[in-house]
Amino acid sequence: LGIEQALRHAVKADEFLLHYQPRVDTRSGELRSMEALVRWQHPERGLVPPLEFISVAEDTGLIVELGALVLEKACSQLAEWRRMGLPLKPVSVNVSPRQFNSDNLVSTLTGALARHAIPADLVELEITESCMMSDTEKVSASLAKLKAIGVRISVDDFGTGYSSLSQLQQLDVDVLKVDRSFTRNLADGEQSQAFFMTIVSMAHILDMQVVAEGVETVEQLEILQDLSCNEVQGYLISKPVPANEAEQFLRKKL
Ligand code: G
Ligand code: G
Ligand code: MN
Ligand code: NA
Repeated sequence: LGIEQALRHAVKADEFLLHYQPRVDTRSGELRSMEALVRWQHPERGLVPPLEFISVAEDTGLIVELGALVLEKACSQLAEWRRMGLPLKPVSVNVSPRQFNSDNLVSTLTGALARHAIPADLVELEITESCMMSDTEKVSASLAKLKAIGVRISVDDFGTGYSSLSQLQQLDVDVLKVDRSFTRNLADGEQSQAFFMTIVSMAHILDMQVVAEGVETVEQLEILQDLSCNEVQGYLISKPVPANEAEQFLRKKL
């Protein structure tokens, strides 16, 4: 069976689950939110990581259905944690370009929120920089509709696309997630740090929070504290974990 066929079947059979990776305050280490990352629970191959199927899903258009499943699962998980009496934190969900440009994202999202009675500000949509910067007018209109629902918006993998500063200034986004390639370079020296600091200043001027992705060492964390980066995410804090482990983060066991 080709991967496309298998994926089509998997969407119908709902063979997906979400792992969660915490995002914490850079200084206090307190949990701020969690990123939902999809995994394919394949009956024979076990847990398949997204790198092996997201691009196929994107190319075939299956990502629209898969993305809807992911939003549904994120909202359903939040509702379950609420039933357990846990203090909730926002969950961020990755939105692919095709999903972002599809006409039914708004109805899919409002449907999932409503079915589980989840306040919109508990959901954040991560949209990659390259997707955001394609057609500024169209993107602004789409973002306005999403913001009207009340969800938060972040720019994912920032620094790997090619946004102009004027585009960035026009976009109504809440969070800038700086790509992990910039985090990796932080310990190299002054220039990398100054560069990162400039991104932080720019984001703050534009009223955006800054998240450093891929934080793996204490040294990187300490530099990011000095640079006033708001939040960090990465293996130093935790790798993405199943829902039952993520639940412990909500219980303040991070
Ligand atoms: O979880 P992992 O680090 O293996 O994720 C690899 C890539 O897959 C990342 O770029 C991530 O953004 C993407 N990804 C993970 N989950 C989803 C999802 O639900 N939807 C989309 N569109 N991309 C996802
Ligand atoms: O593109 P996006 O930012 O959504 O990618 C999330 C991906 O990054 C996931 O596949 C996740 O497993 C991975 N990731 C998360 N933290 C780290 C880290 O500290 N180092 C590395 N190398 N990858 C990470
Ligand atoms: Mn992401
Ligand atoms: Na990213």
